[in-house]
Amino acid sequence: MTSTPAYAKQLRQRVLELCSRKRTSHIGGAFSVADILAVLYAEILDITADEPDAPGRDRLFFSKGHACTALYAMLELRGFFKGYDLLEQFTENGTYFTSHVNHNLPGVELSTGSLGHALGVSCGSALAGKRRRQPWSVFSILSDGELDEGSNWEAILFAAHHKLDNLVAVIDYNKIQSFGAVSEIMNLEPLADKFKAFNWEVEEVDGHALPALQDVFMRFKESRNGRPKCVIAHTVKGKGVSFMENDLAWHYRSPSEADVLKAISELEAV
Ligand SMILES: Cc1ncc(C[n+]2csc(CCOP(=O)(O)OP(=O)(O)O)c2C)c(N)n1
Ligand SMILES: [Mg+2]
Repeated sequence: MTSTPAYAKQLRQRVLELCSRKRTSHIGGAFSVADILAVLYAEILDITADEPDAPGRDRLFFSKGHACTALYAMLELRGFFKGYDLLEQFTENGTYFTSHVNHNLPGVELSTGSLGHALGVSCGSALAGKRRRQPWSVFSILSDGELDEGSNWEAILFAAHHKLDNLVAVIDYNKIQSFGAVSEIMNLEPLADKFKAFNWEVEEVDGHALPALQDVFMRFKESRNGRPKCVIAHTVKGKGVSFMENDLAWHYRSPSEADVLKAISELEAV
C-alpha cells in the first residue's frame, strides 16, 4: 500500500509534470494543498474509485478550483481515472480535464474555479446528510484568498445555525493570493477568532505536518457535537520546491525545462 508521504511526493511530481507539459498556472497553490489532499485521500475519506458515487460516501468539495492539478493528480493516484490519460488529456479541447475542476470526472463532486461557491454547496450537502440521518462527513477545502468572497461568510453563518457538525472546512492558509499577500490585500486576522465568533470549532495546524493533519481531521470527522469544524492549515505556497516557496510569481508562471529539472531533483530528495 502507498504511504501518505509517498502520495504527497507523487502528487507534487505529477503536478509539476502537468503544469510544465501543458504550460498551465497555479502550481504554487497546488503544492500548498498537496499534503492536505494526501492525508484526506489516504487516511480519512471513505471514498472508493470502484464506486465514486456511492450514496454513503464522504463528500470532498474542492473550492480552490484553479489548483485542479493537485486534485486531478490525487484522484489519479487513488485509481479514479482508469481508462483516462490525464497527462495526454489535461486542458485539451473536448476532454473533461479542464484547467479548473470539472465535476464530470469520477470522484469530483462539484465544478469549481469561480471562487467562493463550494462552502455553500458543502453546507447543503451536510444539511441533507443530517436530515436523512446519514453518517457520512463533508470536507470542504478553501483557499485563503477566496475568503474575501462574502458568500463564504453567509455559508459560515448558515452552518453554525443548522448545527452542521458533519462539516469540516479546511483553509489552505498559504498567506498569498493572486496579486499579493493576503495581509495586504484583505487581512483575515484574527481568522480563528472569526470562525469561533460564528460558533464554529476551530483548530490551527501546520498544513505540511502529515501526522498533525491526520489527527485533527480524524477527530473532527468523528465528532458530532452540534458545531461545524474549521481546520486552519498554515501552509506555504509552492511548498516542496525551494525557488517556488512563498513566491507570488508561481501563482501564474509555468515551469520551464530548466525549472523542471531543478524541481524534480528537490522533490526526489525528500
Ligand atoms: C470569483 C473569482 N474571482 C476571481 C478569480 C480569479 N482568481 C483565480 S485564483 C485567485 C486567488 C488566488 O489566491 P488564493 O485564493 O489564496 O488561492 P491559492 O493561494 O491557494 O492558490 C483569483 C482571485 C476567481 N477564480 N474567481
Ligand atoms: Mg492563498
